[in-house]
Amino acid sequence: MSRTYPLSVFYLGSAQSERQLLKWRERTLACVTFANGFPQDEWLSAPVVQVNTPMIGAEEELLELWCAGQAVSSGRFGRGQYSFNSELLFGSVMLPESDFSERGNESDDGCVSPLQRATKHAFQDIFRLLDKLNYPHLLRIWNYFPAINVENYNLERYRQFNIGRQQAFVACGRSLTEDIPAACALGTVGEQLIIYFIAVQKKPIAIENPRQVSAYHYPADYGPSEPIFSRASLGRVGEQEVLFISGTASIIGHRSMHVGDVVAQTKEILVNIDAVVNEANCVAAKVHYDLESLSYKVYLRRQEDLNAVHNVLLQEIGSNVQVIYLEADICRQDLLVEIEAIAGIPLQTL
Ligand code: 3EB
Repeated sequence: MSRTYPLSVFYLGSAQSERQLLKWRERTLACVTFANGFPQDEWLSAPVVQVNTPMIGAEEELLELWCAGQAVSSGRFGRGQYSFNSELLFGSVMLPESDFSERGNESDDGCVSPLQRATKHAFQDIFRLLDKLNYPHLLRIWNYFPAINVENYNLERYRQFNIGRQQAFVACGRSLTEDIPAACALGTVGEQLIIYFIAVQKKPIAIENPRQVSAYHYPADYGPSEPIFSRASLGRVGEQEVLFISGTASIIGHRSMHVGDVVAQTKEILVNIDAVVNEANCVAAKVHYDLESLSYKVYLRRQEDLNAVHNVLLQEIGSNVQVIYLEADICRQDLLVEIEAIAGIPLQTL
């Protein structure tokens, strides 16, 4: 790349990763991996996040490298790590739920399950860090934890997560409807609750989808606490305008559509993403977004749906579509696929 951007992403195979990591070390915000045991870079002081959503259909496991335009500093907080420069803050938290198992007295923190407690704890740590370092606005947050659709403590675990997340927003004095980040929440094969995020100083524009009920207004059918996220967030990192589109599912209004039909779900998702892109174009300062200019991350509940889903993307977006596929459980039992996207962030697949 001839010029450097305040924020860019690289997808690297093992052959390039060492060289690239060395070259970009000073400006590396974080290194995200989708499978265990890679990379071996203890010397990297920026966050290293192991998400445990294996890649599907790739020749080798790629590593997701987030790079800044200027040198970053890094540090640790609670159970997390962070890196930052004057333009943005990147952070990650990894916690084993077992550290938050039964404590006997539920009323201590109003939490019933270990996952709810771990989630609340993680989000509170994150909000405290944001306050302390003065990056008040969460632009994007990625959430991963095991057995997302399993029910225990009389509630599906995704719903437990939603309670803990919402409790932390309230406890930290944050609005549940304004200035909320784009997000995703997926089930992993790993053991830990894993969260990573980008925060900025200038308030992003939160974007909703006119085809969908805002998640923070979902009816109680989807759990006692609403999920707190926006459908997309349009922000500024330095001079760069960036768009993060949340994990998007085959949902119209608040209902899951095309249950059991992965092709129809994928098409519905692209209509949803297109609707969000149109909303973004109404408020964007300069960039005109379209489906072709996005980079996609597709989460599939079943590996075997790869070809069917990829064919829809080729058909609807074109043969130049930038996409990676990951295996993960979707937060509603009746959904097979979820797609997130970014725009305005240079991406390199070497
Ligand atoms: C949905 O639209 C599908 O809980 O953070 C998408 C993106 C979904 C983010 C979250 C959940 C989340 O409700 C699920």
